Amino acid sequence: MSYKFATKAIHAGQEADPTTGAVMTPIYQTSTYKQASPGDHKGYEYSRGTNPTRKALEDCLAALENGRFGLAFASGMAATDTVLRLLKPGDEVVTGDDLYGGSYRIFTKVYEQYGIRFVFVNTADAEEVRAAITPKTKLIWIETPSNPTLKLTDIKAVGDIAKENKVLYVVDNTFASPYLQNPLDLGADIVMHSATKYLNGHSDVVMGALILNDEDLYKQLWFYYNAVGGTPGPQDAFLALRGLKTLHVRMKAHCENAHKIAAFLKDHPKVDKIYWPGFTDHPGHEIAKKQMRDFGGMISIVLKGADLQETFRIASRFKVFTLAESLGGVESLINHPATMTHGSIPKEIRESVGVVDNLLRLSVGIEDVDDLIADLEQVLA
Ligand code: P1T
Repeated sequence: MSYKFATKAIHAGQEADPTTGAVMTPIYQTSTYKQASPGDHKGYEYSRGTNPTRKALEDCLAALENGRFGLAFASGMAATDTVLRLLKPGDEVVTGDDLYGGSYRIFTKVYEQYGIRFVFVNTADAEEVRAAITPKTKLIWIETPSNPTLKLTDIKAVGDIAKENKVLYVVDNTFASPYLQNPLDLGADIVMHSATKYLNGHSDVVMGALILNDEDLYKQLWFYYNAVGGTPGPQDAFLALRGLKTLHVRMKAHCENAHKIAAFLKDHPKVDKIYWPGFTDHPGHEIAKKQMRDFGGMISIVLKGADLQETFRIASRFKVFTLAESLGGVESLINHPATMTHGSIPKEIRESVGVVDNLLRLSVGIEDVDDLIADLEQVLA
């Protein structure tokens, strides 16, 4: 039987514990498992590779993304690293020009030194992706909506290009979450998540995930997952599994609050520019309507006439929003991408895609929206 999203979020991958009947999946705090004779075990040998709490989480994540296989990692970056290990020197990757700073950093500072070439294009224009593909291209990696300027890429259009060229296609679905979009249904081979964000939702765990359908590819990724060992412990897996149970409720509230805050900020005299895909004049609005169920909880703004100092002053004056890296938790956060999350991207490169010194990124939480708007009002006054 196939269940709907909310039912899967609460139950997928989880059965009452066979030994005690515990309704909640226990935290299997063990590194190893007894074998009756060598190789004769219950499917669990050593917790770097397999752990029942983590397995329940992985199965739940797979169900939410409409995938067959899930893999959880100790961070989003560990998940990204595991995908990149599929590449060989000489291979090329086509990716977006607006990405999380850490993704840009692992591409350029870690993998370029092993002879892998990364080509950064505006993936919002699928034709730019097509034009960047060469016989050496092995991977297309996109983020949509992108971090932090909320650019929309047509997942299916780029997926068609990937398929035509037999190139592996990864979608970082961190900003949308599976509640808002399911890239596997639109042609992605792998969905990547920073589970630190909406999936866990409470800013108390760092975790990553990959979800996919192809069994051979799953086996290749599982090899690196186990061989390299960037896998999370059972306590974090338990917390993420607990967080997932309210994903649908939280996402609905994030989206509702973001609608109201975006409307408040749109014509504010201190706001020069606002990025939020729910506006009909956002260049990706039609794509968002096509592939997302709502517009998400992330908003970025460019402050009118503010230099770095003034931007810092404004960013430091919030009372309900907290100035901090990360996003997707129940609490509202404000972030200064240029010096915080995207500080590892050279200034000219980040500025060319709009990550300017007076850009602030809001992760709209699920507090009372009147208090959030009042906070923005006092800060921008
Ligand atoms: O932080 P970690 O769980 O390792 O995930 C990395 C990552 C990957 N992809 C996207 C789109 C992300 O936003 C992130 C992490 N981002 C932040 C910490 C941030 O504040 O943007």
